[in-house]
Amino acid sequence: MDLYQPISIDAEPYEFEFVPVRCALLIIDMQRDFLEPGGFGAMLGNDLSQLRRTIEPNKVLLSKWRAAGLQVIHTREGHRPDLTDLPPAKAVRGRGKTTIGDKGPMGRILIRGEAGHDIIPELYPLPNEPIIDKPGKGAFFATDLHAILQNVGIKKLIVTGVTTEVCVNTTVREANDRGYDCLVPEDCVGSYFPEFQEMGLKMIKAQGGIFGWVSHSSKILAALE
Ligand code: TIU
Repeated sequence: MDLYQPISIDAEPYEFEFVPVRCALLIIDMQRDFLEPGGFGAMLGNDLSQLRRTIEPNKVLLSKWRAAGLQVIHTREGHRPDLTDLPPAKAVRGRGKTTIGDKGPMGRILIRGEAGHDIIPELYPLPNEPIIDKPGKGAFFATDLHAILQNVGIKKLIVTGVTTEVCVNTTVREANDRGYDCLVPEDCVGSYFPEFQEMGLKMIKAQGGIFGWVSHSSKILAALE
C-alpha cells in the first residue's frame, strides 16, 4: 500500500481518514505502575485486570505500525526524583497512606527512573521512538509533544493506552483543541471501571465526534494490509 495516500477506516461517528505517514500511534502510560501489582494503580485500590486486557491488542497494533515504518510515540506519567514538578494538590489527593514519591515494591511510586515508572516489557519502546515524560494526565501539558508532532509532520493520532477516562481522554481533548484528529481503538484502551470505559468512549464520539473517533484495532490492521 502507498503510505502517502489517504486511507479510510470504519469508525464512529463516521469513517476516519488518514494519510499513514502523517498519523502517529500515541501509546499512553502503559507503565508498570498502572498495570502491575504494587504500583500507583493498585495503590489507589484498583482492579488491574481491567487494564491488562489491552496489552495484547496494543502489542499487535504496535508491531504492525512499526513494520509499516510509521511513527510511534510513547508517554509515561511521572515526576522528577526531587518532586519539584509534583503539584502539592496531586501529592495529597486521595488521602492515601502511600503517595507519589514513596517507596513501593517497584521503587518510588511514579518517579522517573524507577522500575514501576517504566513501560511494560511487552510494549517497550525502540530507541527511535520518542518517550514523552509527562507530569500531568494530558500528554501535552508541560511536555514537548506538540513541538515533536509539528516537527515530524503529524496531523492525526491513533491514541491507545490507559486509562480511558483519565489520561487517554485528557490527551484526546488536549490534542483536539490543538487541531489533531484522534482515533481511539476501543480494545486498545482500558479503564479500571467498566462503566467509565463505556462512557469515556461515548464522550469522545458523541455530538458528531466532539473530541474524535472510536473504532477497533482490527479495522486499523485491515487497512494496513
Ligand atoms: N488513576 C487513573 O485512572 N489514571 C491515572 O492516574 N493515570 C493515567 O490514566 N495514566
